[in-house]
Amino acid sequence: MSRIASAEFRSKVCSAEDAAKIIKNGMNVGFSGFTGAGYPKAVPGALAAQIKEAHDRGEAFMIGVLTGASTAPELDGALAEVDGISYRMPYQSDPIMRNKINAGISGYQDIHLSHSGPQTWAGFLGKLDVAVIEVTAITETGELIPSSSLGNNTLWLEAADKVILEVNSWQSIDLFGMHDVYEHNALPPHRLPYPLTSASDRIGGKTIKIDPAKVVAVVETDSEDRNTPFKPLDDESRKIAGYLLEFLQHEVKMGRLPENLLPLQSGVGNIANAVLAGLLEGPFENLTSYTEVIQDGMVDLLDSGKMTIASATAFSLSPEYAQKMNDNAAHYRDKIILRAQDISNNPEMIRRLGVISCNGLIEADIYGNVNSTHIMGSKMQNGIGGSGDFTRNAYISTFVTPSTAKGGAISSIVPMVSHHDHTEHDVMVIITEQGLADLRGLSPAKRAKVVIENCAHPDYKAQLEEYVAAAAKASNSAHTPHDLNKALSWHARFLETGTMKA
Ligand code: 0RQ
Repeated sequence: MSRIASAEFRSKVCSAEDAAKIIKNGMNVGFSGFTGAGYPKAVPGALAAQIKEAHDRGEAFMIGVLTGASTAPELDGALAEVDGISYRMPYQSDPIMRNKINAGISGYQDIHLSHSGPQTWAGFLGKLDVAVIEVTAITETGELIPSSSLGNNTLWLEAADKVILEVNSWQSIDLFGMHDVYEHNALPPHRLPYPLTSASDRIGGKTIKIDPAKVVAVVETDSEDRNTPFKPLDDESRKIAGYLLEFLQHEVKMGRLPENLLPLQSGVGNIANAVLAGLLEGPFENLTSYTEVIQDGMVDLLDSGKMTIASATAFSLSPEYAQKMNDNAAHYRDKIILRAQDISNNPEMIRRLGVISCNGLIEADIYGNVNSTHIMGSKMQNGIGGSGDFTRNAYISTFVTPSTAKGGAISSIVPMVSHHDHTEHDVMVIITEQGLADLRGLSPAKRAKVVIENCAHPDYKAQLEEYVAAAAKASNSAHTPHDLNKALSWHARFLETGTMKA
């Protein structure tokens, strides 16, 4: 049975190739898609082929690509491969996309996820020419049933001049009812508070309403989201998860957190997933989450009854769990709410609900500044994603990381971070497989001591202590001591010799 119940929208069905022809050189295109879920599967590939043909003829053809967050090889990968992206925002994680950014071919702007939609809507990034949005189905009255991510879709549909829809029949029709589509967003001075006071609140409808006149093409697909499996839990991630759980139990005992904690945010990646697995065996009941992505570990928590509600904007599941979600969406739609990322990542909500955040990092310095995005100060890894939205506004902000990278040649704890994403003002707890540093209430000098003692790898402890001594001398023990001649010397040494070890 066709997923397009509206006769008006059915009359607009065409091939991906014809739909892609609507997109021209220099246009800004808003695509659906968030962490490999709910991105369009057919139009980007057809567009990439047309870009390649234009380049082969010697013609310029590049576009601006705006999404919810990372997508998949069929979107970022395909368009980056043909040098078709002149501007990209926000979070990305595709290896080809990353290479083109670091080769200077694609310009990348690393905007907070909560800012990406509203800034586009406000016109800060120029005109949005076309939106290409995947949906699960179109109702008889022409309303859109969203698919496995909501992301920036409603804002792209609002802001774009023209709309191309992909209706993907692989997505479960039972996703209908899982989304909470809030339609009363407005730009200042007309913006109102979001009437949401708990992670379980629903404040909007189930479908997206859209002006049919804007829809210029509808493409039918039947393709799965490209999900990547999580690594099996290793000792390191188990240890890190253990320290965090111990810390949370201590906070409950001290009366600083309720027994069922506060809504949890969990970043992407294997350690974040290990933390969720740890919660499965932990003592906490009636947990809730207010986060961006639903990972495998969160589905297990919902299945076990330990978590009652998970609010996010997208799925980020392994292929096995994506299939499970697709087969059982009707069962999960009372327990999972997918919201626009403007709401899932909204600082106002994160602060109001008192979210406990947990994100990965690339490096932290002895004072608690965190670099989440850049390798050796210059090379973009993925982007800040939602980590800034959550860290800055969390009730308790935590970061998790192994204490070394690249087989021990790099210390994740350094004298000074080579790029700042989260400052010492926002970072409360840092955890490695060595231990946990609780930085709350500590001056910079005390923070350095606890970060080195609890989090640094033994191979780097003495070297860090030497730096602290040199910095005290060079700065006359000023508030945040640094020896500016040595602060980034570890990175320089790694680039020259292949190791940070002195
Ligand atoms: O390199 O891929 O060449 O092996 O960085 O590191 O250890 O696999 O860690 O997958 O947990 O990612 C910060 C990138 C961690 C992630 C980051 C190298 C390491 C490896 C990846 P290889 P791991 P993870 C909500 C929250 C920002 C966005 C965010 C991230 C690669 O967590 O993107 O938090 N965060 N969003 O070898 C040099 C170091 C290194 C290093 C690691 N110190 N120096 N290389 N690596 N540390 C979700 C969303 O926003 C959507």
